[in-house]
Amino acid sequence: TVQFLWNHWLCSSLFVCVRGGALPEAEVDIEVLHRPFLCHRKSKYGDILLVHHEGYLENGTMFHSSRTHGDKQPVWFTLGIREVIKGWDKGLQDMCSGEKRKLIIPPALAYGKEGKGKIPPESTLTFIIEVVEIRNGPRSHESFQEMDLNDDWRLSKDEVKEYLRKEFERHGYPPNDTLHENMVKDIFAKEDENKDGFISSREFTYKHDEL
Ligand SMILES: [Ca+2]
Ligand SMILES: [Ca+2]
Repeated sequence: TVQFLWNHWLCSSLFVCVRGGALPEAEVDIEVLHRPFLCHRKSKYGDILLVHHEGYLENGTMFHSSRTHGDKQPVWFTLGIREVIKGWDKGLQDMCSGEKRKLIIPPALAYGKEGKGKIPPESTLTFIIEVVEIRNGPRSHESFQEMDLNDDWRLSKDEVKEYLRKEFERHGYPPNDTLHENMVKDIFAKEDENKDGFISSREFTYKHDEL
């Protein structure tokens, strides 16, 4: 569970899972089906999005619809941290609340050679996705300010450790000093790009490698 927690925190709650590899990447084909007249903010990396989605195989079969399957509710996810397939991370940026898009996603940005469940290997997928709501994610400006206890616009190791301690507490886990230290080490190895011992707001907010 310790490993799970670690991954959980690094990947979904706090910091990004950085994936290696710099191969030229396939592209998502994006078609805007509807864009609302009023747009207060546009989705960006690190935001949390609530979406309705329908997924289709190449032969036109629908393999999933959030409107008719399961609890019929739209789903929340964080944009840009590989919580979803790469094609979504790439294709759902700069969207307004209420906007609807059609994404055509090549297998390399979806479920690849293996496929998954109803999705055969090497499938190009088509999604119709509607953004219902956009919220600040853990990588937002607000989250940074919350972590930056002394307001010097950079996160020290102690500030990150304190944040982890609070997050553990919030989720009902006992504090674990050794684990926190290791997590901090790992986080700084990935996030402190210029190795000055602090995570600047820029290092925190912007993604380093291409999605
Ligand atoms: Ca600070
Ligand atoms: Ca730094």
